[in-house]
Amino acid sequence: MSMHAPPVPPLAATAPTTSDVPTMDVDPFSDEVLVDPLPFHEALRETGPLVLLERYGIYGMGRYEEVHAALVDWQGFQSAAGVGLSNFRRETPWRPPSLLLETDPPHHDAPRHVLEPILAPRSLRRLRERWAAAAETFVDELLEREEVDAVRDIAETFPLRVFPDAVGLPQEGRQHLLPYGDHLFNAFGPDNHLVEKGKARIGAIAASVDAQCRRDVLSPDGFGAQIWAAADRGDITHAQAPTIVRSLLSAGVDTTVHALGGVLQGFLRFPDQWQVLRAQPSRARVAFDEAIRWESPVQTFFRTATRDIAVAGGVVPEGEKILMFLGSANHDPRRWHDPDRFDLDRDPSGHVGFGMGIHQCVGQHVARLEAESLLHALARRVERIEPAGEPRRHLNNTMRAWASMPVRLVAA
Ligand code: OVM
Repeated sequence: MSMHAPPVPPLAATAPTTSDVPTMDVDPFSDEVLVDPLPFHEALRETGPLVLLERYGIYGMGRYEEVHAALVDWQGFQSAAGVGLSNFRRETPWRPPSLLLETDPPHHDAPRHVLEPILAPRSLRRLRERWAAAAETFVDELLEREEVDAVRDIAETFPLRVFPDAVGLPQEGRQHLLPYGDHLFNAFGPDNHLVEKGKARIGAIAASVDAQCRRDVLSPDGFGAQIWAAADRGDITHAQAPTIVRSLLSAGVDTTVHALGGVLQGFLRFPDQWQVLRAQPSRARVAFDEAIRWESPVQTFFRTATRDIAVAGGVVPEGEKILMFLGSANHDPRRWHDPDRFDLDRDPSGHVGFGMGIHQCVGQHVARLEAESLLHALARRVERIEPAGEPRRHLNNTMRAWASMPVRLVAA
């Protein structure tokens, strides 16, 4: 360098920097956090509105305001680079990307517009009576037994009785739906032991799920056939149809199962709330939405920054991954009074358990109808739900779930 060269300007003054973003070195996908994420969520919210999670070199947000803002900003926070840790700009996805979840406008729009009316409340009216009757029969059977497992015998069994029929799936291969979803939701996280344990079987399981999306195996009256009919109309291509059916099988089974596990756990932990529901079974819907807030069965999703984005004094650099902690936002005391309480008297609307914005859960009305049918039947026939053993968590990188929940149902 010549003696008269101007001094080099201080780099930090002009270059993008992460120095004002606080860091955490906790692994949010460790067993310890997955077993009980609430203490980590509180630490995350208290550390700041935007945090650098050093372990994975990703950004995280756990407060309601910023999570909500990121969810509705699809231009700044994209989904097409994947909504898991894996960055599809650099890594090959483990399965062909979802045409709904893992896309941005304009590609997102046609699949979304096709699926929306198929799963809209008015289209589901034809299922109401059928599912109410199915729930009555189901509760009859449950009440014949002294003790049941609220996960295996209720939360898993009821959705699997009604949902695959509504899609129009063949009988063959239905046993693969839950393991498929479990691996899919694990695979949104890092390649840890939870992903590792699924790898041996996922090839055969995914092949079975894909086979259930073919037109020739679907019944003529279900959601699946309606997706294929949209391809005949030209609203989507025939090549897109099976991948859109796959979204129903990916997002529509484990999510609902674990949401029902969550609502039943809510009533076990807060037995007074069961009496509130029994006095007014029409509150089944709000009970379910409160459980989606309280349990947040889908805990996290990622986005990728499409440019440098300022978030509350920090910057998420272009191309970087941001992890949105939906469960943390749903327990943010800045937004919710007494957030850890499962409370039918609160208004849970505005929770981000179904997401928010253009990707908000398109199947939420289906989930609500399943839950409402079941809870309504239970509320009228069951006086008390008592614990009959310690519940056990099922660990998943994305879902908050129960493996087992022994209960005694005391008939009214
Ligand atoms: C999909 C899909 C998969 C998993 C979750 C989800 C919560 C969607 O394949 O479209 O939404």
